[in-house]
Amino acid sequence: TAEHIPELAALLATPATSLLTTLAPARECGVTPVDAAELVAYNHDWMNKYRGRSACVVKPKSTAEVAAVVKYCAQQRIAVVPQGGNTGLVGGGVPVYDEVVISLANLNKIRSFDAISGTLVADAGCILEVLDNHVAEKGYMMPLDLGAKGSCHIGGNVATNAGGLRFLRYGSLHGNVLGLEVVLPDGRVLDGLSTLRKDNTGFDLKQLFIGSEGTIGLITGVSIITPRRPSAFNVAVFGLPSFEAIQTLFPRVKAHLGEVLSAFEFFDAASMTLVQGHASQQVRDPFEAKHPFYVLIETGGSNKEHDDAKLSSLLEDLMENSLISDGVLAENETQIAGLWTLREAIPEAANRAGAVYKYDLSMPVDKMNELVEVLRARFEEKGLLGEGKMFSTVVGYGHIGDGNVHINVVADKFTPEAEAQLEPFIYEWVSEVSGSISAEHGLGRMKGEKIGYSKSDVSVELMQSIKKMLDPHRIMNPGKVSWRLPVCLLAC
Ligand code: FAD
Ligand code: 2HG
Ligand code: ZN
Repeated sequence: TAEHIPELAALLATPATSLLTTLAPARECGVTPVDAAELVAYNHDWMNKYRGRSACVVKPKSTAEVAAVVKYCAQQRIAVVPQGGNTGLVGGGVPVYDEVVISLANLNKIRSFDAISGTLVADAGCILEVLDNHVAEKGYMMPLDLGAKGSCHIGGNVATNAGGLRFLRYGSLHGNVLGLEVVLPDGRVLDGLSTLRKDNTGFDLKQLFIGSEGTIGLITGVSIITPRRPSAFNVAVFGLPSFEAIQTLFPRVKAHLGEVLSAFEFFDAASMTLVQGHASQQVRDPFEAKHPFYVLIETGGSNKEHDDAKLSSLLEDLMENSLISDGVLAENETQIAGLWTLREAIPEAANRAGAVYKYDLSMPVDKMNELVEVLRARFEEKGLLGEGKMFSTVVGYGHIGDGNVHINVVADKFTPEAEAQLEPFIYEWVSEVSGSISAEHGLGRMKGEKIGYSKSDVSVELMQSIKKMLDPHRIMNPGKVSWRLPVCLLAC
């Protein structure tokens, strides 16, 4: 990459703050080379599972700069990796080798917000939580919420088609995104930042980029519909005796709470233990006894009394019919946050406990816990599960309302032997029950080669044709999704 540094710097209005590199030629253009340690954060993923060794990170400050950099890289056949908040869980946002990282962190302006329609237009590098706070001032909320909201970018959310904790109520980004501005792999800008809710003129091209994981274009702007922010929230957590009890509970909760139900999340006893033992903050178990399973429900509405009445009638029904073993209801905002932490802290706690193998799966709800148990039994039989063994714990949690289970297997370290215990077994199992091997995190580097477990040959062929048409030189995020690495990764 060294010979390209002066050219890249020349494309940026303020190279001193838009170019980070360890390479000496930076000096020629007034950029002080950084220490390799400064690039570590761009080369490692959140789980510390995937590592690249890029020596060059570009942080453009405008769409025009992104376009100029991508155009130059396409001409020179330099591979690039779009990177948002780097909270992705499949290794999609970090280089495989020494690709140039294009970080969107400096593209972080809110372009407009229409308080009548609730339409927000923002740069792709805006942090989700910053956007949520911005629209909250006008009585709106972002249609998605996830544990990584303090770091992930809206562009990264769109690129991964992130689901999250409120998908049940507000649905997919395929429905909420109104328009996108995208820099194509040849540097052209697809200006599709429409704010129209209805537009049936031809193909809906933005849909191609939602969930494309930076492999066919770099998203620079997002137009998105935001729903009214509920003025009243309730959160309750229930302890349950079995996974079957969760399945009885779910339709009952929907019947009682109807349109005000905004989350229905579950986690098992092993997840609760993990959070108690490893979360960065002290998390109090609100129950006196341990339960095999827990469910968190949230209501969000515009009339507190109305929601409270619905919730009381639900609780009465659950108690009378012994559908739950125990339950706690938050009485104020602090308690709401505390109950949410029980669920939201699980990924962080797993990360702190060891090397985490993450499986993000969708399947029929009645199968979700079966796989968790199958895995535990398999490892126990082989003497691989327990303190000091290959795997310390297997936890199951996730978005019951969306048929999406997260299985986290904590190992002492990432090794080919540990991986061989998990794969392809899990993928084959999921394929058998017609599930998806990636419900909401994407394929990235982890599952690119595994796409066939969930998609037909024809689907993969079509995707590859689209990739070939848009990115003939395969410079965009090579080695991710279903495309193999080009023979020559970098031209230089
Ligand atoms: P990155 O990690 O930087 O990138 C992710 C992918 O998108 C990469 O392939 C990258 O190349 C590409 N990309 C990033 N920005 C752009 C862009 N502007 N243009 C084109 N491509 C781009 N995910 C869920 O779906 N639901 C959850 O509930 C959820 N909870 C999480 C909780 C925690 C604690 C953590 C750490 C992660 C969680 N995630 C969840 C995963 C992750 O937060 C999401 O995938 C998020 O959408 C990624 O955004 P990012 O900005 O960090 O993207
Ligand atoms: C969640 O729902 C996220 O908390 C992360 O999707 C899941 O870390 C995981 O496996
Ligand atoms: Zn999730």
